[in-house]
Amino acid sequence: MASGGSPALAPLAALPAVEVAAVELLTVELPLVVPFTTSFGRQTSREIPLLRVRTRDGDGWGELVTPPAPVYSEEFTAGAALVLRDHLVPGLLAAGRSVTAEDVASRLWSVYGHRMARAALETAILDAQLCAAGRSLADHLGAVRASVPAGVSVGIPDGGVPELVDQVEGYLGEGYLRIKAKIEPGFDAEPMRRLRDAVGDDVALQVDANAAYDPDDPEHVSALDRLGELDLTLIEQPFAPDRLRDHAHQATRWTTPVCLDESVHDAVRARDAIACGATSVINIKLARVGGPLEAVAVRDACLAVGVPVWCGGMLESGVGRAANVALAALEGFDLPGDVSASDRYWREDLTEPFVLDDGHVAVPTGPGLGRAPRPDALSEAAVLRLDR
Ligand code: SMG
Ligand code: MG
Repeated sequence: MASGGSPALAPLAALPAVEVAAVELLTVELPLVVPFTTSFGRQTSREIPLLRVRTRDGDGWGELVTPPAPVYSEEFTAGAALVLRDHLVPGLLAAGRSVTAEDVASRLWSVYGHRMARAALETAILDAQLCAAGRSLADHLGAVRASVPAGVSVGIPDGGVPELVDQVEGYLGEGYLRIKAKIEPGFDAEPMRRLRDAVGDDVALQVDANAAYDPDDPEHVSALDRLGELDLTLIEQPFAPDRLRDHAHQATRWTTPVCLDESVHDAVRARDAIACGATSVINIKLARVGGPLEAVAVRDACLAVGVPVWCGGMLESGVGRAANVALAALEGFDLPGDVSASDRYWREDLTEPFVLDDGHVAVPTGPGLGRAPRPDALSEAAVLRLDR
């Protein structure tokens, strides 16, 4: 079990509130450049809802990263849109239209869950506040680097191992610093052995099961056991999110570190998971934990006990990616994250693109997120007003 003292982390500076004039959800559909298949499904495009908070001082943006169906977690896009319109936005504005990012947690404490929806709202308000203050999100959160090491998450390809190897070699050729391969029962130890043989021992390789394995099924566990021969950086979320004790049990048997993703929905859960030995690395997604402020709290909980973290992704457009890249620039984010360049996902991003430079992605320096959607990218967006 990890232990240690809390490092002195500076609290975030207080920013002036913004006066909300309108809150809207603008949705566009964007095709992925390659289909993305995980243990829970195949995606060929993304419906991308962007939350816009209009204020007197300008607009703030946040991205709703929910998938169309409740397959990654309970959240899904249509449900998130309703909870924003019927609960989160009215609940937030009931106490007045002058708001801060912190108000999303404090005024909405009685609404359970829906963290991806809350994250979009909190990010948009914080973006508006920071734009008004002329300060970047990375700066505000305490970034310690100007660019972040980039990894890439590779789905289970339709063409099996030969296509996986081709894709991975392409990404390595572009300069990505680590590869994360998706696995599922039936596509695990043997395909990963062939991938390891093809790319060589020097490539940082990790796998993500998205909770597809049953800890009570000996065949599932044995397939995961065999991953131990492949010198993987980590195995991400083998079992269902609530099965902390099963993760802890297998972690004592495996040499490969266990990294939790779906299980960790806030800083309290991060502390519990670490304390019971269920995880020795954490994938932090600001959208999964309810926004950038809780993401920093999760990072703080991990840093306090020496647990490394890295920044995950949810196939975001440049809007969500800007927030992820700012988070990945913080102290403690020492492993390359799923913060790939725009062209890994989209032919044309909704914002000015993120590009790969020597295996790194530059942290935006402009006010707020440092990225906003191009107006022409939103010309055909469906608009839903959330604040009446
Ligand atoms: O943004 O590059 C990305 C995707 C990273 O693999 C990725 N995310 O479980 O970590 C994860 C998955 C969830 C994606 S579901 C749309
Ligand atoms: Mg994951």
